[in-house]
Amino acid sequence: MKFIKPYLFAFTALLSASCTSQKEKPSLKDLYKNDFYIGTALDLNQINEKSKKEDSLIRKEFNAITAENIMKSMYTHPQKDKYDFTLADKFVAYGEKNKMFIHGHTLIWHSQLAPWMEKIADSTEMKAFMKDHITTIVSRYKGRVNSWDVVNEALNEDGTLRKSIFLNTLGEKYLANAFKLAEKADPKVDLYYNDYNIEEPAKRAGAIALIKKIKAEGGKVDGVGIQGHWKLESPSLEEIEKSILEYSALGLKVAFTELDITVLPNPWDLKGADVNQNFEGSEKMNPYPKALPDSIQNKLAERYASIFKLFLKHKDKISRVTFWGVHDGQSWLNGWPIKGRTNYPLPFDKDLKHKKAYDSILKLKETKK
Ligand code: 9MR
Repeated sequence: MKFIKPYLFAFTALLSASCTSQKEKPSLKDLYKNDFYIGTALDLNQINEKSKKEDSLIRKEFNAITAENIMKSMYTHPQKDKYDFTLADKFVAYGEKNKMFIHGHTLIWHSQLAPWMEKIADSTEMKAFMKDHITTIVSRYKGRVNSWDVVNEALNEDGTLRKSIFLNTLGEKYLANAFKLAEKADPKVDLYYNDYNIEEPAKRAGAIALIKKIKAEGGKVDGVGIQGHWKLESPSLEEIEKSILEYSALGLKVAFTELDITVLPNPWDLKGADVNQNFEGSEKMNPYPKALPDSIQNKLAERYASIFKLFLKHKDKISRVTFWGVHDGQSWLNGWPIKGRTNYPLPFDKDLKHKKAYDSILKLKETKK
């Protein structure tokens, strides 16, 4: 017995050390836990926990979730007098079960509307729609959803207001109205304006003017969501930094809400390219159908590292950084702006293996330990 004890002790210590090292394998959410939430966007299969492997990756790496599609109007409010919360309920329950920050995307957006909404033609009907829609959805998840994209993509690239069905029927006041209705339904939830390219100077000026106006008219805006559908070369870090500073100077929380980085050529960047030209099946436009070459893999890693370095510099102003999808295979960028391509915009590849981009984001924190 005397001899067995020390061996037993050593063996238990070894076992527990190996378990701890398993447990302590770093993850994005753990390493960034004192900085900002690290989020991801879930598709239907992920909400339904179809794949165990994907599910454990999601739970390990992320502490914030957004529904990529199922909370959009066409799904939650398919007919005038009919809401369908089957999927949204599942999504919220998933976040609660895993103690995640739950973001609602989105209440007022010109896209992915139910067909009946497209037919709303006058201000009385639109006012009634907005009141019913926002109040019903926000009230249902009161105290459970942590923040909402109240209005999504209301701006044109030059910073002017997009001629959406909301602007056409109600004029500019639809914006403040939406934020007021959301606040009334859940006074404590964080309310965001969310858009893409609002780190670019003209559109940023438009977003700042829009948010100021909503506030001046009595709307509560807690934050701005910069989507972050970016490229390897642009936008510049300078413009991203200016945006963080200018938005937070308005007293807003800054979130990066749909981050991904395309590595594929863009039809609009090709000199003289006609965007209406059919690029589908073109090898030139789909250069990496099998695998991403190391040189581009490295570029992507460097780009992610420089972006996250900037985010860390301004972590006091940033509430959340959410990737637009869990892995490359799921990304909308495989189908846009050209269908049937193979893109590599996220830190995990289609087989759920972490890429150099992932390591480069982790490394920024590990070296500081
Ligand atoms: O990723 C979403 C894709 O699956 C949908 O087909 C598409 C429909 O418009 O919307 C995508 O998500 C968008 C998001 O809701 C708002 N910002 C732009 C995103 C990429 O298009």
